[in-house]
Amino acid sequence: MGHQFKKISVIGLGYIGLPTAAMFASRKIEVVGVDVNQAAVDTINQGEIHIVEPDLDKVVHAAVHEGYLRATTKPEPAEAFLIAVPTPFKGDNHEPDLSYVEAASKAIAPVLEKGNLVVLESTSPVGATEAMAGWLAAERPDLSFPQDKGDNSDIRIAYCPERVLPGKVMQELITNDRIIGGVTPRCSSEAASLYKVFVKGECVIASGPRVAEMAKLSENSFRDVNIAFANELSLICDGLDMDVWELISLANRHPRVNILQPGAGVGGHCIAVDPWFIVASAPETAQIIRTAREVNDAKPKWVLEKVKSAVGQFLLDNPTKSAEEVVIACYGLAFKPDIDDFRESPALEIARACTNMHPGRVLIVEPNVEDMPQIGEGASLVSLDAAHKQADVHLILVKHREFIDMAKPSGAIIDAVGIEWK
Ligand code: SAJ
Repeated sequence: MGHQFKKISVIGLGYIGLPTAAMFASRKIEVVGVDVNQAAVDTINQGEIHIVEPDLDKVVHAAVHEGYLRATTKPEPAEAFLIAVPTPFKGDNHEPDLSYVEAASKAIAPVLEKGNLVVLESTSPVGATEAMAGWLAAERPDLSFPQDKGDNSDIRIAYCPERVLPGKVMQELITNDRIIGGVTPRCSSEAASLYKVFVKGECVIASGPRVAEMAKLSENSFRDVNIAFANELSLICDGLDMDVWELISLANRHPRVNILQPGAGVGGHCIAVDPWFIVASAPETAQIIRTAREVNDAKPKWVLEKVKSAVGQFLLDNPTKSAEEVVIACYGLAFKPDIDDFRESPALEIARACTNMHPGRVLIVEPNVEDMPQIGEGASLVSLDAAHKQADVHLILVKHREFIDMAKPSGAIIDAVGIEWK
């Protein structure tokens, strides 16, 4: 049996922090969630949630009502602190922005006590955990830290990246293996004891935080590079007048080939961001990783060019019609299938750009929401049926389950995701 934690604090109650806090609380550990957003804190304290993730609402509701989970804006003492705040990038060079991690470190430093464990979970550039340890040590010269005192320090520090898939967070938190990168072996073993409270996957101990940070970045870059390969094939096939989905399904019959799916681009807050952290730390050598980002980021513009040509062709074929009379339908706005998450969504970017450039109506079909995000004048949310009947140009942007079996609409079709028409 490892160290037993009775009270833990999770800093940052977003897409990762809140599910993690709720998971610990569901195992009857006292959890104090800390967030700078007062509205989020109030929502959670009512047993409700401010983000969308299947099953999270039930777990939070039960944890709050049973008294194991509570939220606050002000850090308070605990035995372990988990930091799950955003780590975006800034500027043209996509430099990592650690200001949220720094602010969180400075916020918890005053309440740290001898024997505490501090874990960084946010996806971070290599060296971020050491930077966090440095910020904490600078604020608390009265405590000793593992970077100076090794295994006998007052405070333990580790990096343990989250790796859960949005939409499946509550399952994957339990079943995925977990990487534990403690500053010392004792830091790692205490962090592993903490996660074993609910993790059924293996808690794999890395030789230190830096390799654990790099592992997380590499996982998402692996996926980005593979999606870029598929997206590049889609452009090549378009030029060769070939169906890229047929091509991929043929090539994937090889036992060692598994090409991913082309799409409207790469969205979300992880895969489109994390590879830049590798590029920023190795600008000369990270060539494939940088190019993959550029290929994926260019895909929405390519899709838009296809829309322009389709509208142009439609006007040539229907000389009595004006551009104002051409109706475009966009199918899907979310950043990936079957979710209602629009963060960094290429589909949303394309729908907005279509609305801006097109003088006529733009119909939006997004079965996962009742109110659509701000897109612009001329755009309206309609049913699948209405879009089928009214649009002249059909633009399929996300492979939502509602679209997989839809009948082929009449008119021009730009299919970014490979629908198998009935
Ligand atoms: N996509 C494609 N083609 C594909 C697969 C995905 O175009 O064949 C697109 C999706 O449509 C979406 C984007 O890629 O726009 C990213 O979607 P995703 O499902 O690949 O990943 P995320 O961003 O939801 O979650 C990823 C996961 N990482 C990996 O699978 C390696 C997750 O495990 C991480 O925890 C998460 O990033 C994160 O937080 O870092």
